[in-house]
Amino acid sequence: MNKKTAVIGIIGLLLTVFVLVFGDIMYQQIKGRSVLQSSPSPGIEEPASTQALATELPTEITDIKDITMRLVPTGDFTMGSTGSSHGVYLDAFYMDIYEVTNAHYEGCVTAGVCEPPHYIKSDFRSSYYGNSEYDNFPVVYVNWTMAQTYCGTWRGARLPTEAEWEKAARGTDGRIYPWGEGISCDKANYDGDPDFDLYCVGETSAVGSYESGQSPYGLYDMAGNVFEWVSSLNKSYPYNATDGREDLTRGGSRVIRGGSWNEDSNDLQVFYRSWIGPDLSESELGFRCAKDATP
Ligand SMILES: [Ca+2]
Ligand SMILES: [Ca+2]
Repeated sequence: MNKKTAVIGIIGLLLTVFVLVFGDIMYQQIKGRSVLQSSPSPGIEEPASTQALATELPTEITDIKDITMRLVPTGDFTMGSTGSSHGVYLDAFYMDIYEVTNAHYEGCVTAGVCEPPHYIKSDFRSSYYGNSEYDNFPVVYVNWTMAQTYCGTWRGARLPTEAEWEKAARGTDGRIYPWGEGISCDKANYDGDPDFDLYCVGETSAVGSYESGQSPYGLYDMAGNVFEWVSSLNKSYPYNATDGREDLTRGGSRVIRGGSWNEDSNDLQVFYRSWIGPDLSESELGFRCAKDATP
């Protein structure tokens, strides 16, 4: 073998190595790109690396009082129903996974921070708040000011705004119930007949009883069980957080959301609004807390 043949042989070898190595890199890149272009199928979790890019915030946290909260990520959502719907942008926030329970509220009362509920009864139970049988049931007979104290002073959180509450209930696809379309007694605790009383339960139920009734962010009882206080004053749409409705020092009725065990299905729709005076409490009205995702 002469020198020329040897040189050609070496060049040939180098070319082969080049094709093998760079060919594989290019294939991996094409493969990677196609993975990024295809949208994830429902029910299949995105790879951890993609989730980390989308949000660095944990999906679920446990706060200073050991209460579980779920992330509602930054972004726009559609608020309101036909004729009133409008886009609202919200920063990321965390929301209690459950309505505040009797036991959790009692922790605040025992510590001397919160005022006891106005009654220890519920509608058809003479002993409710303080009765260990109902520890995991939603607290009721708590007015807006008392709810503010529990969320703010006790939990280091706050009540959700009306917009936050609705986004937490329906997500970003404009659905009318937390789980999507249609309603039945296996999804929520409500009154199943518009003309007569046809209760699913006829009283409050333990929080988190309806697995198939979760919102897109994994929150329970956003439709039914008890109505929930939000921070906002009752003002007309479009929702605008800077027009005074989120001024916590102003007088006026505050919005309640989500319907209750005693309400018809229409009142459980995610955009349904009702309101009462901030000093009033009701047997069908509780609350849950929210807080900013970034301090
Ligand atoms: Ca009815
Ligand atoms: Ca509720």
